[in-house]
Amino acid sequence: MEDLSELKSNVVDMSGPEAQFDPKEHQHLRYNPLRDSWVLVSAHRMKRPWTGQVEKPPEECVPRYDPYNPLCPGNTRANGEKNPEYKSTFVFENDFPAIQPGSPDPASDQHPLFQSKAATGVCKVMCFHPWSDVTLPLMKKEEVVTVIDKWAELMEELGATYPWVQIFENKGAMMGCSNPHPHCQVWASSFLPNEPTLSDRCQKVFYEKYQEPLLLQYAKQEVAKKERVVVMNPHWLAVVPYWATWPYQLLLLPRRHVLRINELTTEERESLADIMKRLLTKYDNLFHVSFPYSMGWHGAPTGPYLKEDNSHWQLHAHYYPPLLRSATVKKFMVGYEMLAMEQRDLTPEQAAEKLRNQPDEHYKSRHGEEK
Ligand code: H2U
Repeated sequence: MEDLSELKSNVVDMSGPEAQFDPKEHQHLRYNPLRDSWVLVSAHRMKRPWTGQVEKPPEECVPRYDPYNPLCPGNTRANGEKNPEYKSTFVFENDFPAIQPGSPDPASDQHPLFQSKAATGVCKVMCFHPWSDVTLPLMKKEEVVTVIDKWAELMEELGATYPWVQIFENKGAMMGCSNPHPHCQVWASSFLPNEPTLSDRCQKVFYEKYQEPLLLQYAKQEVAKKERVVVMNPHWLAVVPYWATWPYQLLLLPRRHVLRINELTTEERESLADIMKRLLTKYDNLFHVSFPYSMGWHGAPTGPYLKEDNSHWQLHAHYYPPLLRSATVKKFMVGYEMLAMEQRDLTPEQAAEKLRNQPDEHYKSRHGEEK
């Protein structure tokens, strides 16, 4: 039986004209200008007791080499192909691609409620490193630069024809990652997917109204305000966005106007490796686990869009981590989120402060566990 008196003491008294708005206590809505939608911020919900699902903590003892892991150097993959003894990054065609080239067009239906379209493309997998027991924050800075260079190369190559190239990393079993070996995926498609379509429209509307890219204006504001900044260097900025949905969501973006990842200079790539290592170290240090997340890059569309003016775009990466209270309690985007709107349980400012205050040194290095 729950102690009702304790619960009652957590209910904020909002009566009386003297009640001052406090974002940590008073629920409110915040606008997400990249999705033209609103998020409900109810920070006081963190006080509620939790007897719900507890996750298995992320795997900490991954062997450096596993003879049965299809992503390791020299091993055989599902399609029977043998991986080379790769020493750095390694890219291969996904053996189970969600989109493939040369698929026949679906039969067209004239009815507006039964529309379909052709979808073609390619899916690649990119291993970050030959070792299974490292992650980006534990890799050397030069090794992270190699990953960034490969991302840029794939964007250049696939973006020459495909309108959208989605680079994304699912990290940790909690985010549906199927293999502990450090890797990401790259899906190039003949169509502009929903999220970039919405983001393109929102950035365009803002640009037409204010003659400035939305995310450049946003970066300037956040640098001045500071309260949501987690890490920053002369070229890059990482903030918990004002409109964040996931508890420790991050937006990583260059401070100069850059449309696509392949346009980054050598200096900006080195600087990106530096800020990625710092922010991912803070993520891991928060709950002393290899922090799960889904991340991905968004930049101006490619292929036929290369000929168009995309000045409204600004390159950025989204990090969406699921953990909320601890290494084992995640945020569930269910009931209200599925049926009404997204809701979060701590303010973006509280999340930013917690992340910012994490040490820059990885907890594994401090305990002498670094590889
Ligand atoms: P995820 O961990 O994000 O699921 O990515 C791993 C990908 O690797 C996954 O999409 C592919 C899976 O299809 N894969 C192969 O292409 N060949 C294999 O032998 C194993 C996994």
